Amino acid sequence: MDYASLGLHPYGAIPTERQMAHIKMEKKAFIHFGVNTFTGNEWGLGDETETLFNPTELDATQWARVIKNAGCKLAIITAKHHDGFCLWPSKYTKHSVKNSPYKKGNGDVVGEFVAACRAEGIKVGIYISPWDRSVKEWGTAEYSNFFANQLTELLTDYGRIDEVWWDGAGSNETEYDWALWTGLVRALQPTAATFGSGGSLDTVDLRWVGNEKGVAGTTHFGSLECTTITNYPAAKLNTGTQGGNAYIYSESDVSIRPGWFYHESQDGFVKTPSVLDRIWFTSVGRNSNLLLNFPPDKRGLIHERDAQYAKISNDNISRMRSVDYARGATVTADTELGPTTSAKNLVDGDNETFYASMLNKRSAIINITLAEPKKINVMILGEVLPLGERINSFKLESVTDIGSELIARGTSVGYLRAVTFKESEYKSLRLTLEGADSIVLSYLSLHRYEAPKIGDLPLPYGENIILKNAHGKIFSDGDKEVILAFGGIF
Ligand code: FUL
Repeated sequence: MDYASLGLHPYGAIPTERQMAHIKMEKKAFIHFGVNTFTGNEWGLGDETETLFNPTELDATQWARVIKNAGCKLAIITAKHHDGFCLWPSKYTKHSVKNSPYKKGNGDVVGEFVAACRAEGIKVGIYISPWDRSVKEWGTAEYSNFFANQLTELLTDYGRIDEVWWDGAGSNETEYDWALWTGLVRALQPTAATFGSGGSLDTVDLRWVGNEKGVAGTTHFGSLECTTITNYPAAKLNTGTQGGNAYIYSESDVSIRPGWFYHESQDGFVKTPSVLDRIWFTSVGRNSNLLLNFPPDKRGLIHERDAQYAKISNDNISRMRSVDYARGATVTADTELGPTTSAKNLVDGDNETFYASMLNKRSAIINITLAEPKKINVMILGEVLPLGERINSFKLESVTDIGSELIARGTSVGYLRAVTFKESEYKSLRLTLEGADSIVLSYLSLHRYEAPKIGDLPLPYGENIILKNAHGKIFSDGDKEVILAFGGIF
């Protein structure tokens, strides 16, 4: 699209093609599996005996099917967690599957995972922890080369890799050779995006969202203001900075269970579909990738309950998105740049066409009139990312013969912003947008989200506990918007 011929130029930093591919994936899966699965730890010490690793029914095709049914487009496996145990037979350490009873030492879990993902059309990512508690040279130049060698194995032996995930944990005071490691990723897998937190941030494509709850800020821009970053504040990662000089899209990581690794004691604490739905609203719905963790159990299978809940949640959100009540509505704007960027483009079902205000305007009022009243409670907006994230304030009003009522408001939009509001029959709506530059909007859609009823759950275990957690714990940190909107239903 030749935006410049319309006088439109990017505002702030914009995503690269590599980042854009990830933004469009929306949902990704994490697989945490390793010696911790067998010891019950979350962080192994590095001195675990390899013989502990003994999954008896490992079936990576089951993982890939679960991931696909959960709507995830890419999956990342913990090839090496902080304990240093490698799920592939690395040449550079004895601490790996090759010295475990699994397939009598001839197994390669990374290889099985990659093959299964490819068969289901799921892209592959690799988690390789820079923090390695099994290596005494950790933190030295020698370790940098050891890590580079392991990374090279993973980036050369398994075909295309689309993401490399560098965890910041355990590494606060350590200087790593990011230039060496990033150079390898760029040279060996040019399409792979790098994820990092802490010191690696200024060389990465994707950033941590600042918590492990799957909750991006209600204000959440893809850009950050950074020249050099070490220990970038979590609160800033959570909101981003509009017009910042670096575009580093966020991933909201969260486990479907309290822990990242499987623990039988947590079988009753699997996040229920309603909680997972809410997490969709607070991650993908706030301009962030959702990275949802599934921990295979000691058998080497993802527990049936995790599989089922994730599928139900994905079906809920897909059902909601598949019916768009704005499609074909009458849409007008108080300012339009020209005939090819008219407000009608917002509801034509084509995300390539877009709406633009006149170039000197930093606000726009869009009127949406449905052919007949519709029961709705969700609006989704999206910007044209190659032109930057311009919008910083919006409000939605319902307009009737007797006046107007504010029903929703927000700040940032970005690739996808879902806002929830009181369910009712609406016919005429007015959307007011304000921005740091002229207004450009790719689409606007209207939906009805139906919260799953508790009794509909096929597996009711732990539901009460999880609901209590969801209200009292997981969502206790200022995340009022979604709860208010659906209060009483969940
Ligand atoms: C954290 C790690 O310490 C956890 O074990 C887990 O891997 C999570 C995704 O990242 O920093």
